[in-house]
Amino acid sequence: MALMEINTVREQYEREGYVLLPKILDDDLIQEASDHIEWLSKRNPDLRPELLGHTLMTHDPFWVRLVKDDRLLDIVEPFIGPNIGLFAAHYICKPPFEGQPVLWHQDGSYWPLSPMEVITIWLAVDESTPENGCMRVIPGTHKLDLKELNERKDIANVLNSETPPEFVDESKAVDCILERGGVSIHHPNIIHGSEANLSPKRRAGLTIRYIPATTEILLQGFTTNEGRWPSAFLLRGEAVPGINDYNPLPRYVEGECMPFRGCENWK
Ligand SMILES: O=C(O)CCC(=O)C(=O)O
Repeated sequence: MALMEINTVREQYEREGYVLLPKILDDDLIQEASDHIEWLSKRNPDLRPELLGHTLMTHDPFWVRLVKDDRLLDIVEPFIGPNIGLFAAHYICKPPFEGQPVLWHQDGSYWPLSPMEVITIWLAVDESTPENGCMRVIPGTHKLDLKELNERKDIANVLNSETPPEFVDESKAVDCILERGGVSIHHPNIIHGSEANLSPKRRAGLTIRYIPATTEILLQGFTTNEGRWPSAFLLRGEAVPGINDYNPLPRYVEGECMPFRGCENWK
């Protein structure tokens, strides 16, 4: 991004806690991401497609190739610096007619991170509109402290929890309308969510949580894989000694991984 543009984006992020950016990734890569969702769904038939999450990515080179794309890292670097780690990434794919809502929440209320320095890129794999349940944010709420969550299992929803309603003024919510390949960025404290998808159009997005290498992933009490957080990867720059044990970048193994453009470089 040009310097002027970076400053405008940073100002909006600091003021409102989110920014929408136009198409960042090319159609071919977005098509591969879309194929990847189908591939993952077939391999995990018991998982709802809204829940294709970070525990599946440890040995998945396409997934890491996607979140490591320089066009995405260049967006987050001005916010978190040149040493960039991955905390998590999830596809939230709402199928037509029966896609579940994501109730209002602040991401940071869920996360074992210290300090809570982290930025999310939400990448639109499908066009994302109010009709098919696009993300909605409440501008300015990133200035609130993180609130304790309420459990919500009375209605079907992706997170089974929500920020208590007294902190949520839905009348101020803004739709994050994105074209395929467009992205939004958001702050860990901003209150956001999305409606059910009752439309005939799928709504798939990949939400990616980037951390500076100075942010520690606190593992206690959380699922680990081979002794490490399953989606901890160093994506750019240098690790900070003593902070986080990053997974090696996954290798492409024919027959086990989804083939993708450039997979030969991941062997
Ligand atoms: O994809 C959605 O509808 C919600 C996404 C979300 O809550 C997030 O990315 O933090």
